[in-house]
Amino acid sequence: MNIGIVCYPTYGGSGVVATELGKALAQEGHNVHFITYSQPTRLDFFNENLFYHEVDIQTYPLFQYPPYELALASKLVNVVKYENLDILHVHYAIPHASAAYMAKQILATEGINIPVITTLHGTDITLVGKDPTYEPVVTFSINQSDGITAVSEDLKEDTYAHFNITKDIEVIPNFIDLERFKKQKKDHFRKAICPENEALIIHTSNFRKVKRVQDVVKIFNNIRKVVPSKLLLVGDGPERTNTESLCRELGACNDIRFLGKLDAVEEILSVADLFIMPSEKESFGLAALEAMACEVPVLSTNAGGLPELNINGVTGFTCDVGDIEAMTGKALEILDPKNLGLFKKNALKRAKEFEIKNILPKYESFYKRFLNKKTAV
Ligand code: GMT
Repeated sequence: MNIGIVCYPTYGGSGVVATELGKALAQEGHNVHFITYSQPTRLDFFNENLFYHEVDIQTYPLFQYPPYELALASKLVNVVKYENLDILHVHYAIPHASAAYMAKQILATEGINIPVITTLHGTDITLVGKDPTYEPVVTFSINQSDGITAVSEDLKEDTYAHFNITKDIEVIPNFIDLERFKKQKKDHFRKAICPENEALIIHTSNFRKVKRVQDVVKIFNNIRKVVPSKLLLVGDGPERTNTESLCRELGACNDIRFLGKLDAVEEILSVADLFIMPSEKESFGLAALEAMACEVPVLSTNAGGLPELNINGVTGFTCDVGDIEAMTGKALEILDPKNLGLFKKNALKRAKEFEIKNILPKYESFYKRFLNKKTAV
């Protein structure tokens, strides 16, 4: 198949999922064309089946806001036509689903019918998309997609609850490359961070409000009063400054390190004992899956799709959003040496269910359903 993939190339889990999916499809022999505004971060090598098309945006003094969606739609028209694409798969509805709709309409005038698949990732529905600023276009363009997928049952339900969607939504969960995300022997890291063999707790995110990073610090501050421990905060974003202030207020700075945007997060995950994800909302929680693949149990909220991934009492625990006391208690339960080994083992076992080789065929067969309908209009 010749597959076009549209995604956000640099930030967020949706771009990571789209890029990893494209790479895996290319390994299966498909030709995969990425169409984005810059080279996807994880696409920095040569593969004969992978192609990249940058969307150029012409600015003009009149444009306070350069019309990215139009530039994307035009690029899609060109790539579909000249690379003879069989299918377009867009990740994150805004504005990719509406740009794909526009391209599809233009191509139809030339007798080309290109099936469009839209994958919903989370905030395109639960936060940004349902805002009245965007809702009518989001609803319309999702309904105009030939196929719709969501990364969890919860996101599917949310989509039906907030939008008037007239089509079936297929749930295809996110996946993990267990070749990359696996526990590595990094004892020297562990020794450097936890010289007294303290418990090592980790959180990774983009530090946006929805991630509630300050809850991580509050829970950690309670934990360290009972169990000697250290906290690593990986990532960066708008809440970083407030989080640093909280660390100072709590007098916890010596036990907490901000590592910034690390690429090789699997190396740090390899030496961690507990991953904390106290998000307000999370359609799937890819970062938690990455932790589980490195044998790290997860303490998360029960928001969104998290309970579909993190099995309460088995791979970690799920608690109500903002319930710091409950989360502290559950963290201590996980860290108890009597329990920790089993939680770690269960986390890995669960992660294996999301191994890319189990999920890729679901996308391939979903595509095939729509390829059959590819006829000239
Ligand atoms: O987090 C976001 O704001 C957007 C989005 C992204 O592009 O990273 O994240 C969502 O998609 C990920 C990949 O499918 C999911 O793992 C995240 O749970 C989801 N984030 C939210 O729902 C907040």
